[in-house]
Amino acid sequence: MGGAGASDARARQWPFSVVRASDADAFVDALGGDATRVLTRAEDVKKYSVDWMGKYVGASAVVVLPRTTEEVSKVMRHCHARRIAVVPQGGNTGLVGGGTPTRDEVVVSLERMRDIVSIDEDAGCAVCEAGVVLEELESAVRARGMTVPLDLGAKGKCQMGGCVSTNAGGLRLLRYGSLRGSVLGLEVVLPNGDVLDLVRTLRKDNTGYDLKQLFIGAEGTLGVVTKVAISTPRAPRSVNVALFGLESFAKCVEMLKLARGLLGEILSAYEFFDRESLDLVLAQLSGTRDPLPGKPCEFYVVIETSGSDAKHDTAKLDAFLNVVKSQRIVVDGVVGRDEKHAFALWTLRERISVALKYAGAVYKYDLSLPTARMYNLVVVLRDRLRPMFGSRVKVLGYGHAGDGNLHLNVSCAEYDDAIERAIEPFVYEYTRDERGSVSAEHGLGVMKAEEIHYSKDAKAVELMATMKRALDPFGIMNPYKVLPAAAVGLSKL
Ligand code: FAD
Ligand code: 2HG
Ligand code: ZN
Repeated sequence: MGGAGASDARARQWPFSVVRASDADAFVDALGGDATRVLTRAEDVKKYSVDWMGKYVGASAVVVLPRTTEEVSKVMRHCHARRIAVVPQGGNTGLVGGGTPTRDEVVVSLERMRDIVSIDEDAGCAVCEAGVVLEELESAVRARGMTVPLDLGAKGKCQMGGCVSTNAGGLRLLRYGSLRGSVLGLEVVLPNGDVLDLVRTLRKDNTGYDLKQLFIGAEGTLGVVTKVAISTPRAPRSVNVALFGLESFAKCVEMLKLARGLLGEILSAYEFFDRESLDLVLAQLSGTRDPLPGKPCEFYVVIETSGSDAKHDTAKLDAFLNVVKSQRIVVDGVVGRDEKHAFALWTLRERISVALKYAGAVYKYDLSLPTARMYNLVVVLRDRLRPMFGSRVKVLGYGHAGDGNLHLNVSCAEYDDAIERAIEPFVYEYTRDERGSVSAEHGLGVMKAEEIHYSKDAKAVELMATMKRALDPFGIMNPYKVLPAAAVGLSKL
């Protein structure tokens, strides 16, 4: 922690107060005198300063672990008065450096706010504190015959507040739509410490502007989400998982059209990955096996169906399988025999990010592109990087084909500026020219705050900055994330 006079030179480029020992004392007071929930020792603070990939590393001096909304409010009131920068943190599984400090922001971690407030079977909704882990909420509502309308590979660690703040998409967006539709209400602590109670479980509420939408996907730049009310539909009674091998991406697109037509309302996921992705998973993750041994394919698709009548769903899936086989759309396929087998098939898609993490450094691009042309970028980028870096880099393409969302990942042993310069801004310009989005679902964080203009015009960015200033006049909430520094009056990092 800096002493009283430590601000001088740093404060000129870092327009926030340097955290002092007296601030840590104020946080202890805010937390009812519980000093065990204000971390200041470097070894305790370290893990909150580094992201899941080990790529974004800050240097927080203090981590605060509130247990109640009131405590969050008191902490924010102090930070607002003292102009101390804050980064709200959930499960720290974000992939764009949004949840970790850029410098010495105070981390407000929601990990101690883990109560499930209510589950209403009649209305089909649940209310929980922001720190509830997605998988915990899923187990709790499952026990009552319902499901959370969101599923993703980080479910064992990511928190509901973090998911809402990134507007996470995930594996079943195709079925349940975006969180913008499923989230019914929120409680948010504003940058000045005021508590905004928008917790409602109503399906319909047209009284004025829908303020909760502002905080969904705001990545902690407008306030701290402390409670989430979310719809919890009935859990499907019959689930089938099938994996197919295909010879081209064009066939994946052709099959998607057929799946939409023939499986219709029971289609709940349509995910693809390429050969490079499968090879990496098989190489990095023990216990994984080639799903179609002896029949290597260039592309794989995982299809999931979810419905309420096993007989009806199986009949539909069988009809679909007959068509894709007889029309030679697929090379081969396999249907999950039981839950364990279905899980193994899902693993091949769901754990690609984990395999990438084990493989070393990774440059991640999460893009919305026109579905039929989505994979062209993978091919173009491979052709671009090969002459420069040979086999030192691997370019992987996978993602939520059913949602037009490509995950383009460049894997290499170590981070290397020359590789990054060869990818960026090329990938962003390509995406702009396709009128796509440079962030389909992971957000902008610190990684892409300066790249927002590839997907939003200047007027839109200026309006966002106006809203940011209205809610956070001192810019203390998660600075350098989401919006370009200049748009909110900061100098570049
Ligand atoms: P963090 O990483 O802690 O934070 C993310 C952002 O939200 C930060 O900007 C942070 O400041 C802010 N934030 C967190 N909590 C709060 C709060 N209570 N109030 C205000 N702001 C807050 N994403 C997808 O969309 N789809 C996927 O399929 C997907 N799969 C993933 C798989 C893996 C293996 C991993 C590691 C990540 C994956 N992600 C995916 C990334 C995704 O963004 C996160 O998993 C999740 O949404 C983040 O939740 P978190 O609690 O970890 O948030
Ligand atoms: C997924 O869909 C996640 O698996 C992570 O969004 C994607 O790591 C990635 O690039
Ligand atoms: Zn994804």
